[in-house]
Amino acid sequence: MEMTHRYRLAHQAISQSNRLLAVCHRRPDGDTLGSAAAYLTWAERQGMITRAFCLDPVPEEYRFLPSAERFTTDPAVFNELWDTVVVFDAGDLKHAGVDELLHGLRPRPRIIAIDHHFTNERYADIDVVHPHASSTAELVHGIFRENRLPIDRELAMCLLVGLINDTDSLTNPAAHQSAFAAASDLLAGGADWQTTLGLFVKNRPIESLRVMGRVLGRLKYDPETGVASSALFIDDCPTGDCQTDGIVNYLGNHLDAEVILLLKERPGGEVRGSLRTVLEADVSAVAQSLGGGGHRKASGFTVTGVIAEEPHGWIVRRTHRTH
Ligand SMILES: [Mn+2]
Repeated sequence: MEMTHRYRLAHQAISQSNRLLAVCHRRPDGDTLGSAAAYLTWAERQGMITRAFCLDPVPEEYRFLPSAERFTTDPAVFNELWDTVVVFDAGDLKHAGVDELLHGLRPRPRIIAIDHHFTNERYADIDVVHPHASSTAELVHGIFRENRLPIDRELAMCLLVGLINDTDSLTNPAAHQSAFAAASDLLAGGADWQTTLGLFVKNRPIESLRVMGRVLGRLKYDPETGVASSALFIDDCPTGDCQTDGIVNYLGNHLDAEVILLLKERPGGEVRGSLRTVLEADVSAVAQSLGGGGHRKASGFTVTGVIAEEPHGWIVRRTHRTH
């Protein structure tokens, strides 16, 4: 099915709803939040009843988004009657943390997925899934344009936040020509570039940069495999509130290596791995084999184990199998 057809089908279903619930993935980023905020704002203007669910709260820096006050972390929102649930930027319902919540709903609402994860499990009744899109925001932009919905400054801002989030300010391999075209259209619609950029640059407290310094100090490179790796331990940030999400993207943008692996020690004996590549190589296959998911060029996984140092790299010693 052509994407334009999916754009029409999804919007038709959304616009016919009276009660719309948006779902964002856990540990929400600018893409899942900006995309949901744009659609929710549009829906509210049509007089629909809207809410949004995310397992984790909306981070402080995204609270300026219109509709941010529609978000709740309380699963009780699923007890209300919804005719349509739109899941933004989540490859599977587990990732969004809603698989059981959604499957328990009676009557079952229509489920729509708008997503660009290569590993999307096609769990929805209507999929707007395109793994080559830079961001979910780019797809929402496509839906708005295909259905001739006016994009004003407020909506443009939401979508630009999503697009800039996933393309590392239009610098990473996801920044195809179509991402620039969408960004340009959103700027023409009144989105403010400097304000959007301000969310992603000059925003790190000194402690986060110190943590990054430790990760950089541990970098290792294996010339045989082309994999550069580093590790981040719980003790690096005893307070637990250091921003560590951007470190692997920083490495991806600045390091001349084919594949980048960052291992993060997590509470409970878990290790989270983040993979980046500039190659045609598909790192999502590696992540998938370890029970994770993501994109061809940016993927992740979580396993039970401990981080170990080898001469040419950091590895995970599995303590027992994941389920
Ligand atoms: Mn995304």
